[in-house]
Amino acid sequence: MNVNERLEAIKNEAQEQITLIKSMHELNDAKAKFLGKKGLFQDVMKLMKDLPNEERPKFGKLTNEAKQVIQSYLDEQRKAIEDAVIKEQLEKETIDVTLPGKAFNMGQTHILTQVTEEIEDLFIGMGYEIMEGPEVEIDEYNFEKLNLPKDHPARDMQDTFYITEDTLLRTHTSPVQVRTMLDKGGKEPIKILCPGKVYRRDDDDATHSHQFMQIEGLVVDEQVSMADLKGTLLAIANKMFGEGRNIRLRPSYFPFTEPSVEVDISCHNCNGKGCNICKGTGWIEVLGAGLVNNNVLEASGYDSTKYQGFAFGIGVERIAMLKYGINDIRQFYTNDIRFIDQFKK
Ligand code: 2U9
Repeated sequence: MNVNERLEAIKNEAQEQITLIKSMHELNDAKAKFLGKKGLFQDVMKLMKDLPNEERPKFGKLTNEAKQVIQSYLDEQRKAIEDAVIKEQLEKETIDVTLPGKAFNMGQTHILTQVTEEIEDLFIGMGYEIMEGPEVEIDEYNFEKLNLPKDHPARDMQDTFYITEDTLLRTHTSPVQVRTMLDKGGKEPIKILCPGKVYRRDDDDATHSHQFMQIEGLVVDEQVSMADLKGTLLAIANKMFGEGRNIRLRPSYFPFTEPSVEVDISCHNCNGKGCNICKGTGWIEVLGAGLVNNNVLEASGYDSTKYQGFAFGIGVERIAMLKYGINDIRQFYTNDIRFIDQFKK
């Protein structure tokens, strides 16, 4: 075989083999076989030795051309392999847009916050302002200005945690109303709703807690009557327990209101017929209220001959327990996720 024939044979063999290659690994082997130091061109070099001197440049050129052709086969095949890899990847990694998304574990506000915010919404709609105040209070705002002087027997029901002789954990949110009245300097009308945590010395059990939540409301103006209070209480009852509720007022006593009332609403479970929730009476006691005691108006700078007011107090836990059939108040505070998760909206 002469040099020319040998070159043609190598080129043909290279084309045949290289175009069938499927991996980079095989391609590198083929490169070594055809173009490497110990590759097939070694034979050609040996044949060249026998050629006359004047013919050698010509065959040298032919050899280089053959090497370039083989290199172009290798380049083309490399490109083909790379394209195939990309194609396969694209097919494998196609996104199926019809698959369901990953579930996102969302939290939610605590049930006491939900009940509080529902009531806040109702009152914001009626033009009330939401007011908050400190949980560590002075005796003067928590008791004295609310017609509860130091030796008053009603203080027994509101024993609390004392920080000093005169500072304590507030027993109700009423001091927020006192602070607002003082801020207004006895001059402007007031329409506020005061939600927040309160504290009382108590032995914790299923229905008692040393810490609980209240929402209190206060309206002070020049023409405020029991009729305004009744309309407001009826709105609260319907908002909290659904449309169609009725209310019943029973005379009661609170030092800060005169007259004072306990407010019952017609049972949301049996619609007033009598069931185990309302203990067969058709009525459930849910909140207390009254017209602001003149002493309380005067103590915070309001002229009681000119201004009147009404106030009410709601225990948030009690409302949530009635509404959702919760039978132990401690459930609200022990952070059992199985309890908390039941109130996802
Ligand atoms: C001012 C004047 C009057 C707030 C009132 C009640 C009646 C009441 C209870 C409901 C359930 C407390 O959480 S509870 O145990 N509250 O019955 N609260 S009138 O009267 C005020 C407050 C502030 C300046």
